[in-house]
Amino acid sequence: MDTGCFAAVNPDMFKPCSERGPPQQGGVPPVKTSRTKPEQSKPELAQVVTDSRTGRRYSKGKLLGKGGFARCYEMTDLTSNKMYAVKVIPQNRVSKPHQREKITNEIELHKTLSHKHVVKFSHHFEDQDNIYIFLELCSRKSLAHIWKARHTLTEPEVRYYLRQIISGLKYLHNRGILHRDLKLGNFFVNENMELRLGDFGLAAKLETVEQRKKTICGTPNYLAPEVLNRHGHGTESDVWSLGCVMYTLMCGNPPFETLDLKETYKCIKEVRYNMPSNVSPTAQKLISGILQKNPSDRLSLDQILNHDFFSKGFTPDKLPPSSCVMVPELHPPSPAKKFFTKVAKSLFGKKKAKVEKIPCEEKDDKDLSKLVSGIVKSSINRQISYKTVGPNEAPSTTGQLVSSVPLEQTPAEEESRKSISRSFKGTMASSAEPCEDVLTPASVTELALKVLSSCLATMPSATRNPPCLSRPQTFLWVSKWVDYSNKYGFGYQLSNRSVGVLFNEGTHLSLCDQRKTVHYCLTNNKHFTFQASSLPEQLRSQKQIVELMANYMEQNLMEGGDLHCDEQTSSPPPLLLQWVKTDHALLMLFNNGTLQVNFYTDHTKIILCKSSDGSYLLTYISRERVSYTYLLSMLAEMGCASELRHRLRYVVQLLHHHADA
Ligand code: 11G
Repeated sequence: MDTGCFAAVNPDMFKPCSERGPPQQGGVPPVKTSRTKPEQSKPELAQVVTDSRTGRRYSKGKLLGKGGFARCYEMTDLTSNKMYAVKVIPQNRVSKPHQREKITNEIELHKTLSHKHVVKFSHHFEDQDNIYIFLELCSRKSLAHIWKARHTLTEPEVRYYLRQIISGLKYLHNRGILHRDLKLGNFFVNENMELRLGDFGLAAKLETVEQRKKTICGTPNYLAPEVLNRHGHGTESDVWSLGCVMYTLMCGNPPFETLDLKETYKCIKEVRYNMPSNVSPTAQKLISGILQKNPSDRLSLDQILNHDFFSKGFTPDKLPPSSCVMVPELHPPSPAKKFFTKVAKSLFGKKKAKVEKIPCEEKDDKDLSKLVSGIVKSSINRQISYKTVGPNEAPSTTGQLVSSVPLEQTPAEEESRKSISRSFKGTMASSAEPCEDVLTPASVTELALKVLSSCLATMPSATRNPPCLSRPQTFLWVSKWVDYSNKYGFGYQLSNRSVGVLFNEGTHLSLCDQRKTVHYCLTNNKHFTFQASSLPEQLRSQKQIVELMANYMEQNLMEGGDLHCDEQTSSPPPLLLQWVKTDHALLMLFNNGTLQVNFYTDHTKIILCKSSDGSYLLTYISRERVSYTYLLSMLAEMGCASELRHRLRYVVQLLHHHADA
């Protein structure tokens, strides 16, 4: 094999130990050189190193990995406690001018870079023994480590990482810089699972085709055909490497891997690779659009981003850290999330929603200001126990959610208990001073449990429901709802068309009277009413969120039943105190004692409320959305059909569980 064309070989620098071993495909083999140096005994690095110029002291942490020139350690600044990934290069390894020049080049180039997806260069210094390069610490190591544990990634994950790589790479190319060694081990991943492009040991300024050096320095991994053919390295050669990275992540092995390096080079030059059939046709097309022999035929970075693989497939905003070692469960955003994202963008601009940035030092009511500024940050009242629908899932569930379990096949008691125990909920904040005449979620639960249990206990068996009230007294119930508690809270529309949101941190805001009146509740017994036109500044963001959810419900959800009533403008609407979701149903408790349970599978609903004469009314909304209101005492006396009885039993179980929780 002729390797003489490669002018100089950089030892396998800065590769994690785990990534070294047999040369990867496309990697330059250890070229014959004059004799390799015998392993020098390296003096142990001191536990604390000091930058003599600044006086700063750094304590040495764990060894991150070794490279030809460097050992890399975690180090902590003893003044600020900030941690870094530090390359420690012994002076005796860079004694020759060209070796020193390489390190200086890397430092000078890296120093100038500042981009979200490029490893941050912090600073460097040297002492008698070593050169120290302080870089951003990426606690989740690199894509090489993730790939080692996972072998292949899912398409959404590939899109997630590639988008970030491309973003970093576009930044470099726009500045006329070529990376020249794009490979999994140079894509670092930080604590938040964000990718950073790193290792500028082989990076160079882009030159004209004529000026390009035709030699290859170092051990680049995914060599492009033009580089092997000594036509020099251009931006398209970085794109080629990106194609190889994509292939490796999708297929589990590099595209041109063979047992023989000479054969590998042949395959690269002929662009000969296998495409596993389990790779989607769109991904296959993108890979083949990138792995084009002629650099000018290759897709550009923008064309890659515009390819169907990206534009038609879902890219997660974030990946769970567990995805470093196992396949994550990723959900494409629901139509509701898409809707909210779109509207939130138009409301708050492209960046983060404004509510996340409301300053605390706003004038007026300090209490309100604090609360508003805390909306998105805190979720103190959300007790989330994980269930089949994760709490981070986008506004997953709306009033018309359809599930595959038909309710008529009422689950066995055991399963139903399990399902109930897998609930999650949101609760209205309670006041520090207890207030006797104010209903709480616990008192509403207790009361409902008492009346429903005694009704079920006395009910005779029957095959039919008793006659329903022909003109029932009007009462309010929830006709639409949307769970956006992964971000803001739980929104609902009442049957009089007023809308409310129980925010994650326990405050409540509702819009009544065609959105002209705002009711705001700090806690269950601290209520405020405002005209929408003169709402305190601090509540405007919260109001916007309520409007956002109201618009969504109005435009996208069906009315949950046929029972409507007019808006009573004078009195505030009932306040949602608590919502609880199980696998099968949604329970809502109100401060006027009303309880509502919606069954997801068939959209049936049960509403228990107290009429003005103190008697209890039970309303059943059928799957056809027809409502039937009964006096509870009549049900207790005459019994009811199994359809209703099953549901009442489920409600009692749910309340029991809820009361015990
Ligand atoms: O460049 C690196 N970064 C940013 C990094 C290199 C070198 C410090 N590494 C590893 C260490 C061993 C091999 C490559 C990093 N490790 C952890 N965080 C950041």
